[in-house]
Amino acid sequence: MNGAQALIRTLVASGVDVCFTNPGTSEMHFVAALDSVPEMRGALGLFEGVVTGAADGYGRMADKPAATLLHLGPGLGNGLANLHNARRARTPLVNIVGDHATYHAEHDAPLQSDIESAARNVSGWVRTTRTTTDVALDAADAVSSALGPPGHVATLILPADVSWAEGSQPAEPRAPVPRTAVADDVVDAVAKVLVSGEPSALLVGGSATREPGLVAASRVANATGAKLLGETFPARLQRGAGRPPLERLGYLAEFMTAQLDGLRHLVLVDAKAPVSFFAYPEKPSYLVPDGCQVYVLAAGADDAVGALQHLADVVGIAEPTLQPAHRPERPTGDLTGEAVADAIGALLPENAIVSDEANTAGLWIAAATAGAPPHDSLTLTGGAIGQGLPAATGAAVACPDRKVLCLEADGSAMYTLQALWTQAREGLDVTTVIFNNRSYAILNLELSRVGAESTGPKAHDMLDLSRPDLDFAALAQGMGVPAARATTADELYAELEHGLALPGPYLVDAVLAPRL
Ligand SMILES: Cc1ncc(C[n+]2csc(CCOP(=O)(O)OP(=O)(O)O)c2C)c(N)n1
Ligand SMILES: [Mg+2]
Repeated sequence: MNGAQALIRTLVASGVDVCFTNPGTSEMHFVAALDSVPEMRGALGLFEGVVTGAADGYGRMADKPAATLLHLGPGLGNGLANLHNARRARTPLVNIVGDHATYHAEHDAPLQSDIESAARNVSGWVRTTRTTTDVALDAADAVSSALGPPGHVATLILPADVSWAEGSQPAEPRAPVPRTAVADDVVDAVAKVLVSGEPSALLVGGSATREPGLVAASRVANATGAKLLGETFPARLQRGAGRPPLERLGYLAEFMTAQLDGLRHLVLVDAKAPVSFFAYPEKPSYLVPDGCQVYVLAAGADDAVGALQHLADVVGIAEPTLQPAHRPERPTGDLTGEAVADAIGALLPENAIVSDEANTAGLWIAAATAGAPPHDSLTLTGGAIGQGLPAATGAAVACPDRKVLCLEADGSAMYTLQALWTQAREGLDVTTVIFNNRSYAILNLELSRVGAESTGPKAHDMLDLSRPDLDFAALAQGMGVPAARATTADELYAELEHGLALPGPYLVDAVLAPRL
C-alpha cells in the first residue's frame, strides 16, 4: 500500500469520509488512491475558497471533519480566507496540502514555497509528513487535533514522494477527547453574581448556541433576570419556533454599546468579550461598559452546555422562554430587503439549514424567520466574505436529507460563485437567493463611519457593482444550476417556492429595488 492509500484509509477509519479537492500534479497519487478506497467521497471544487468553505460548512453540520486537498502554497493561499472563517468557527477540518517530493525542495522549483508559514496563521495544528511510514499516524493525529475540543483546522502537508512510496499501512483512529467539566466553584461564583439582582447578562457563543445550551441559558436568564445575548456571528445557531430566541449582538459598535449599556456583570459562555469589528477614529475598541465585571463560565475545551445546565440547576427553578410559531404574510409590491425576508419567513422549510451571507440586505431576515419552523443558521464567523455559497455546499453534503437555503449578497457571491458548479455536479439540495443590490453597500456605510473625508465619484466607483450589472441567473445556468430573476416581491415569492420544491440546486437572483 502506498502512502496516499494508507492516508485515505486512516481518514476513513477515523470517520473522515468526505474530501473536498482541488488537486495538482503533486497530489496525483492521492487522487488516484480515491478509487482504491470507495468509502471516501471526493467532491471537486473549482477554486480553493470553495473547497475550504465547503469543508467548513460540512464540519459545522456534521460535527466531524471533512478533508480538503489543496495544491501546495498557492492552493492553500487561495483557500485561506475560508480557513480563517473555519478557525473562527472552531470547525473541525483536516486540511491536506500537497507538496513537492522531499528531495525536490532544494531545487526551488516554481511552485516551491513556505507552506507551513502560510498554514500556521489559520491552523491549530500543522505537520509536514517526512516519510511514508509516518503518514498514517500523522493522519490519525490530524483528525484527533481537528476534533479537539474545541475544533481546529489541522493542516497536514503531504510531500509527493510520501504519497507515492510503497510500504505504508493504515493507523488506528485516536480515542475521542471529551470536553472538560467546568469546576463547581466556577459555576457557584457565577451563580452568586447572577442572583445578586444587579444588571447582568449572559453572552453565549461557540458550542453554546445550539438548542441544549440555549435552553439552559434561557432558564438561567429567567431565574435570575439576567439578559441573554448571543455573539454577533455564531458558527451554528439553532433557532425557530419552540426554541429559545437569542438576541445577537449587533455588527455596528453603536448597537453593541446600546445592548450592553448599564450592565454590571457580563458572563461569557464560550464567547469573547465584545469588541468593535474595526477601530474608528475617537471611538472605543473594547465595548464592555466601564464598571462592568467580566466572568468566564466556559471557554476553549470546556463543556459550556454542561456548565449552563449546572448553573441553571443552581440558580433556581425557571422554565426557558420558547419562541412561538409565527410566519410573516406573503409579501407583495416592490422587491425590498424586507420583502425578501418576509418571503423567506413565510416559506422556510422545517429543519432547513440557512447559510447566511446576505449582509446589509439581510437585516430583516432574523426577525422574519424567528417563528419559522426550527432551523440551523450558519454565519460569517471570521468576516472574510465569500463563505456563504461554499458553506451551503458543504452543509448539503453533510446533511443530504435537509433543505439548505443560501442567502447570499451579490458582492460576496462573486468571490466563490463556482460553488454552484459543485452543487450541480453533486446534485445538492441548495436553494440560493442572491441579494442583488449592485453594491458593496456596507462599505458605503463604512466610508462615512470611518470619517473618510470628501468622498468623490472615484471612491464610490470602488464600491459600486453596476456597469455592467451582474446577471446571476445566467451565471448560475452557465454552471448547470437552474435559475431565474425576480424583480418584484410576487416573483420572488413564486421563484423561492419553486426552488424550495425542487430536490436539487436552484438560484433566484433577487434584483432589489434601489433604496432611496
Ligand atoms: C475576504 C474579504 N475581502 C474583502 C472584504 C471587505 N468587504 C467587507 S463587506 C464587502 C462588500 C460586501 O458586499 P456585498 O456582499 O454585496 O454585501 P452588501 O454590503 O451589499 O450588503 C467587502 C468587499 C472582506 N470582508 N473579506
Ligand atoms: Mg451588495
